[in-house]
Amino acid sequence: MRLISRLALGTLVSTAMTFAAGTSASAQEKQITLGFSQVGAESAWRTANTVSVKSAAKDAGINLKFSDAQQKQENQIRAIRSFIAQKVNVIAFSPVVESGWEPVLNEAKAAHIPVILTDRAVDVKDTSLYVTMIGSDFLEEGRRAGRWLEERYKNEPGPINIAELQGTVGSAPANDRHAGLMEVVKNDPKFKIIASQSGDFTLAGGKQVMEAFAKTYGKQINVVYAHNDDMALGAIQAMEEAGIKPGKDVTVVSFDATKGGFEAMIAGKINVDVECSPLLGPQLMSAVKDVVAGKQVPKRIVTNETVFPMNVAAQTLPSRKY
Ligand code: GZL
Repeated sequence: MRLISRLALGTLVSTAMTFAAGTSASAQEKQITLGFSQVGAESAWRTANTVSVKSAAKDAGINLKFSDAQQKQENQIRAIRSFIAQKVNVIAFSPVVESGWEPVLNEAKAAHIPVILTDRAVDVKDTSLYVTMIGSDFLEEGRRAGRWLEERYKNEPGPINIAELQGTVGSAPANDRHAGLMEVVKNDPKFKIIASQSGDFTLAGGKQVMEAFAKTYGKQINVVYAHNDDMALGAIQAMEEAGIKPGKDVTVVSFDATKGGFEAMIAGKINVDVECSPLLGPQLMSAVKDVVAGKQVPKRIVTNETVFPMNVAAQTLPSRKY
């Protein structure tokens, strides 16, 4: 009897050890490698987005190959081709502009490497070229700014002259934030866009364009509609140099709700900031793991955002993460 029990115990122990070895082997599952092409480092928003992507990859144990395109589409295309050659598991990128992506996305598809879009969208007929798009609804952001303007000027007959500082030409945020404003202008003819030019989402660009607007239109401008905080801050510098009080003589509407935007609202120089969250890293890494595991991922993952008028800026700033 005792021999049989010893044999049974021995079998049990060796089975358990085999299973443990097997588990530890599967636990060493092959590390995921993600190739990420970033637009550049043009704004505070972009810097915060890069920090979010890099820290989330580290936290997720994902091997990140990161490329900064310096806001040039050809650099992003080159980076994506390099990721394909390196046979990464997944490619993700924030497309600097909406068009011109079919060829390289077809190369990724032919190489059976799934592609995830973050932040900005692409304009392609074949939406199978990417698995999902994670980011803001820029058209809704523009509509939120438009609704704020309608409320702010509801008792004023007009005309309300708007000078628009557009983001990067051809980019999804610039196209859609403009479209959101146009819906308001179409609904209420008292709003007139008297000037519109791209400042390429940079502080220097915003300042340069606003200097020209101030020279040409001066006190005719009632509203500056800046597609991001960096351009709004540049425009503020230009207005002050031209003897215009931003936030008082001119209503300033901005997007992103970065720390710089909040500080300008507290100083009374930006009147409203429409939030656009750069903190996309965790959602991206979760989607990457799901894609590699063969799980279903929604075609569109929209980030939750809100609007901050200047009167809530001081109480809100301490809780802001970027
Ligand atoms: C929006 C993002 C834009 C920001 C800018 O999601 O693509 O690009 O609004 C940034 O600050 O440069």
